[in-house]
Amino acid sequence: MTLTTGQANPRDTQFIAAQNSPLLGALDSDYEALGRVLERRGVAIDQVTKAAAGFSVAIPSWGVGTCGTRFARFPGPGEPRNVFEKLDDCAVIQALTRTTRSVSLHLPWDKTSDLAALRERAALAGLEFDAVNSNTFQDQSGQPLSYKFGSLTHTDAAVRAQAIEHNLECIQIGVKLGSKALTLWIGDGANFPGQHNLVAAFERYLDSASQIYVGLPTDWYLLIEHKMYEPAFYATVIQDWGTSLLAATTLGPKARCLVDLGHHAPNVNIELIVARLIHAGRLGGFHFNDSKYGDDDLDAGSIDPYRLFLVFNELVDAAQRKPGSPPPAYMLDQSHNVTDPIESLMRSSIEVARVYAQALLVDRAALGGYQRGNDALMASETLKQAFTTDVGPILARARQLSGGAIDPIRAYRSSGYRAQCAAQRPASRSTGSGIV
Ligand code: RM4
Ligand code: MN
Ligand code: MN
Repeated sequence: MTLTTGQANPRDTQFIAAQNSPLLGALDSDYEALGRVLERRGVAIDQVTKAAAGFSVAIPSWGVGTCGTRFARFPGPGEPRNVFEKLDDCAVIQALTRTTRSVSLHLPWDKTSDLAALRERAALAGLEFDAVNSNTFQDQSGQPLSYKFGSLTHTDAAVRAQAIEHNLECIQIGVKLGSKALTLWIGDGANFPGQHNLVAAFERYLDSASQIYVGLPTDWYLLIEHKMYEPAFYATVIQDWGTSLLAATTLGPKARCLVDLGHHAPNVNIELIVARLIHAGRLGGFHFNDSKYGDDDLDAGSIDPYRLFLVFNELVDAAQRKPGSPPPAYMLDQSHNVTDPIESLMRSSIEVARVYAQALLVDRAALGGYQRGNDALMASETLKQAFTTDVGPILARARQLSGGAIDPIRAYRSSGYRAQCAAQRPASRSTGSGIV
């Protein structure tokens, strides 16, 4: 098969094989060299590769479009115009990386009258549906009551009822798509001291959330997502993991806490929060991303990969202490303003898989010994040794063995997919501002 750069289907297995072919020799030799390094540490490289091949993180449907900041949105060429086109982009990401086997929908952004067709399109692409996300932080056209002053915690019971109803509808839609969780993030809060009765607002939240909770099918989870601030700048109702945990334990066993890495103050020790939620048995899921200051949605691992590694260090530790317990739901949640969203999502999924593989390399027996002996330096070095190991060949081998690309971004660029989309998807969204 002859491939002309710029006109290929990036999901085509022959195209991917042709892209891999010139890279195979280097991968073989890098993989062998790494295998020898790991063997000296008592680690069988193929075991790590197998585990890495099993890793998956869900793509946020909203992530495949160019997002924006509060100031502007600069649309990119060929953006998806509906949920079907979003699925097509997610399918490209999955075909090349093989680490993104599911998609997390956001409603009503992704609403369609043909759920059966959506499910079929996903199945054809080998994609499943992860948690559904509800949206009561925006008003939709034709919506009777406004969320300007809140949704599930609004002072007006009629607004709360409308927001509850929307969440129950999200569950119904999710059931038809095979999802198993509802992610609840609300923007409710106050901009000024005195605007809210802080205690009463949380009580209204618990009352509303309990009415959503009773609508969960037995095998579903309610994932409660906290966020320190924005859009409320003084006091957010579900602002931190303590409040999230309090809500989860009040609501019942199907309620879990979701940690969005970008939703904390700078320097907060997120891995410690993760450890506490593991202890409480309430860690439900993640939204992976990275941040430096106040923005919560940069590409995962792009600013502080060590922090991401330390989160996975806790997760791998917990999994090894309690084998067989289901892992939390892994999702990306990012806003791409200056990159091609498909490229950002591919590299982010690889970054998350990277720290997972690195966390598997931690010599836990040695670490336990150093911890018991109070050898702080060697304990810290043990983590560093795993983190500084270049597991790139493991990830590339895992992708290649699963039918993906050794170098997904290179393959994506040479397919010309973005230019093909630009020709087929004339822009339909305005250039206004907005976080999403
Ligand atoms: C929020 C939060 C939610 C996401 C929205 C779009 O900051 O992270 O998870 O649904 O953004
Ligand atoms: Mn999030
Ligand atoms: Mn966010």
